[in-house]
Order: sequence, then C-alpha cells, then structure tokens
Amino acid sequence: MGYRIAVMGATGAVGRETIKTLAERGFPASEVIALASARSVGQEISYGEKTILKVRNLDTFDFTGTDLVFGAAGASVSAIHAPRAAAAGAIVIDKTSQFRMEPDVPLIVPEVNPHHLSQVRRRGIIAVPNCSTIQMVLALKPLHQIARIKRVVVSTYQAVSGAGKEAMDELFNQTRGVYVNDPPTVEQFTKPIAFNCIPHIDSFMADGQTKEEWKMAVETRKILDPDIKVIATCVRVPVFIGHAEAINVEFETAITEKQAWDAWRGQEGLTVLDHREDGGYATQTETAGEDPVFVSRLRRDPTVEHGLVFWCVADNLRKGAALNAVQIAELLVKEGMLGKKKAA
Ligand code: 11C
Repeated sequence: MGYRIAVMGATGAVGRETIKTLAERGFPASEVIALASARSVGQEISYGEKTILKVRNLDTFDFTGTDLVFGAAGASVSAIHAPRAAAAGAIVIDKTSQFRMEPDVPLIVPEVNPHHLSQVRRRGIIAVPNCSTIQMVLALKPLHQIARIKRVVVSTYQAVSGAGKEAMDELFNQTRGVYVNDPPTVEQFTKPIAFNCIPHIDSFMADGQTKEEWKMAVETRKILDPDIKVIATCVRVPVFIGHAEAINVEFETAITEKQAWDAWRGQEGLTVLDHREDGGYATQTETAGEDPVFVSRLRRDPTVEHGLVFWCVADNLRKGAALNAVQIAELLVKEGMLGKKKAA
C-alpha cells in the first residue's frame, strides 16, 4: 500500500531534502507531488534515481485524496495551506514555526516524545521543531531521565543553510570575493558572513533575545518538560551545513559522566563520539549528510552543584528538518494513523 504525498516548498533546501529522504528511506508512496509557488511551476526535481517530479502550483492545488502533506515553505505559506490540506483530509507535517506553540498541535521528535502524536487527530497538523531544538532535546532526554534537568545554557554555531539556499549562495560568493578582492554583497544576513560570526538569528524580541533563542526555550519545554529553564545565544557561522551547540546542563541531583555516556549510548538517534584526544570529537563538516545527532566533549561543570557540559552537532537539513519530518510520517504509518479520515 502506498500513500499520496505532497511536499509544499519542494524547490527549497528543506523541500528537496524531504523528497530525497522519502526516496532514500523507501517511504511507501504511491505518488509524490512537488508543490511550490507559481514562479517555480514546471521546474524538475529528482525523486529517487528514476523519477522526475514536475513542480505544480501550490496555490491552485486541490488536496482532496492526499494522505500526507509536508510543509517546507515559509510560515506564512503554511498558515494558508496547512489548514486547507488538513480540511481536505490530509495529515500535515509542518516544518515551519507557524503552529509549533499552538496547544492542540503536537511538536514531535520521534525518539523523544512519540506519545504526543495522539493529539494530532484534532487539527490534523503536526509541527516539526526548530532544527537547533531537535538536536538539543535528543541529547537532553536520556540525561533528564537519570537526573532531572533544572537549567540549560546553550550557545549555538548555526550553518547558513538554516536560512535557505540564497544564504548558502551568499556565503559562497562572499568567500570567493575575499580572494578576488570583490566587496561583499550583504543581502541575506545583517553583516558579512564569510570569515565572520553573527550573533543574530531570526528577529529581535522586546526583551533583547532573538526569536531563534526564544524558540529553543519554549520548544524544549513543550517537548521535554515545562519546568526546564533554557537560555540560548544563537550565532550564525560560516559553515554550509550542520549546527553545533555548546550545552551546559544543571541537574537537580547528581549524575556522573559515565552515567551520561551510558544513557546516551542507549538513545536511538544519538551517536557518542568522545575520545578526549586530538580530533576525538564531531564537527559540522563531518556530520553533514549523516542521520544521527553527535555528542562529544562531555565533562563535568564544576561551577554548579550538579552540572555537565558537552558539544552537540547535527545536520540541520536532515535530523534538523527533513529526516525528523519523514520519521514522524513513518511513526504515523506504524501507528496506523495515515490514510484514515481524522476523527472529529
Ligand atoms: C536557522 N534554525 O538556522 C533556523 C532555521 O523555525 O524552523 C529554521 C527556522 C525554523 O536559521
């Protein structure tokens, strides 16, 4: 049996990765429909080795008979089209920030909170967390089960692909420009990103934090535990793919480094790469294209009573977006929730 699937925002970095991931994982699809704005209609996207999808117009697409829709365009696009798809009977797995904090929309990382999936029947929409949240909660969950987490202090080192394909082009062009003496053209970021780090991702909020930083806090609480305090500093770095995070965790009770390593080794989706020697840790360029979240550099934080600090790296387009979304779809299949009309 196969499902009729549509991908909104099919021409973007996450949309393309979603189509690629569906094919790679052999998701049971009878048809995959690539949707985008009118200006992309007719573009061709590969699905697996033999199939070419011609992009169709999202604005005029009728979702009737579609089982599953991935939302990989912007939040404003999902705001219009996700409810339209859900009303037509599809389940929508939405990668944008549009619905994440709505109480009747589950926010899912399959290895962390699959039990929240039952809430999907009301709205027919499931939200995928922000990429920087996904990798962090996957690393935190097994630790939280041993010694409850009180507070997290996280600094991120985020790849330009988080901001889309044009942002990747901007890093490429600025980098080349440095060697040929071209002045940088700055369009996608507020300052040059080549050979630079920019402590600003998403828009500023009234209290001085950015929306990316706020998302890491509120999403972690929704997924893992409403009592965990999170303070984030999110930084854009001149890397194409892969987000890294330095994470300080304060626990309610004692936890040893060995307990943390053992818990991590039992956690699906997580790879421990931690050798306490030159090169014995994960970095962004090595983990691009890989599925797991990598954890490294674990050590005690002696500045608090019960503290650990570690380094966490993942491919932001895969586990941070497309893979997490496809894993949710696989969970829906496993639970027999796909292809049925939603309960009222
Ligand atoms: C970035 N994390 O790296 C963002 C991209 O809320 O899904 C994803 C934004 C989101 O710029």
